[in-house]
Amino acid sequence: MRIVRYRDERSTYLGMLKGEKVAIITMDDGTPFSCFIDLMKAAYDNDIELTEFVRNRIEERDFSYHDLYESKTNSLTLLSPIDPPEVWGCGITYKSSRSAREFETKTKGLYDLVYEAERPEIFFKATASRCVGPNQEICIRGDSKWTVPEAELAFILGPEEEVVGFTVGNDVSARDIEGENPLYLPQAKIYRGCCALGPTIVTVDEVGKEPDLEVECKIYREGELVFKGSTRTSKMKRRIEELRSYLCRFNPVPVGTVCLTGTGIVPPDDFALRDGDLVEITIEKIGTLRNPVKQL
Ligand code: DO4
Ligand code: MG
Repeated sequence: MRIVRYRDERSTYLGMLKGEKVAIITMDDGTPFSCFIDLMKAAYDNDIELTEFVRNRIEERDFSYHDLYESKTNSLTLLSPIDPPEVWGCGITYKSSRSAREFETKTKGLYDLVYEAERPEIFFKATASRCVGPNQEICIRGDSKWTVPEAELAFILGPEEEVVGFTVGNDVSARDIEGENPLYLPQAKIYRGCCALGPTIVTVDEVGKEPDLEVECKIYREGELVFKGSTRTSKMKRRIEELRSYLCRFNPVPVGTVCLTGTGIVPPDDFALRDGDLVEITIEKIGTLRNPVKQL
């Protein structure tokens, strides 16, 4: 099942996708669910599995599917499918990220060690206010000259810290700031517009708990394609369950926490994002997350 969130001039909706068509997910009184976390909590409180709960919320109300991308009023806006209370990130989960970090750092050896170590690198990445959804601006810090997108599969945790689904994540990062000193990691990672999420959430019943999905990243400058890279999540060194269990170890996380699983796509070392660029990340079965870039 794929879930989207969008708004028109009247309200905000959660919908279940069927191709390009969407059906609104409603509460008992017919009002639409507008928050994925509320939807997960409602399914949990009713002791019903999330996808079954969603199907009931649509069939019972007999809503017909409408076209998501061509609203009658043309004022329909796709939103981030979730406003996560916390976003965490995993690092050096692909060989390509290990080499990129070793190249940029002045503190050699650290990233080689963490790639081989039993414990993964997991860092705090963002709160909802720092995240953007589809078509919203991701940002380059005003004090960074070398910022890049990081195309990552992101998992979403439910009420029992279980993986309920996946979305596309962009862990926008300042390579120059992290490269100067690894202790600057939070500044390289956490700032306004540092993370994009969307466009849909695909639930585990559709892709499994350890999905092997193709990930692609394209960057356009003045309409021209200036970078294209791809990988598969099966090239990741760690399993989703390994990352999930380390994240939650002695660290209760709120329902709706999102965790980015690390990047396997690194643009050439002389490439930096610029104001006005457009970043497109596509993950098979989830969709394409598109964001323009703004220099702060
Ligand atoms: O230590 C740096 C974080 C690396 C990262 O974000 C990634 O591998 O995706
Ligand atoms: Mg990353």
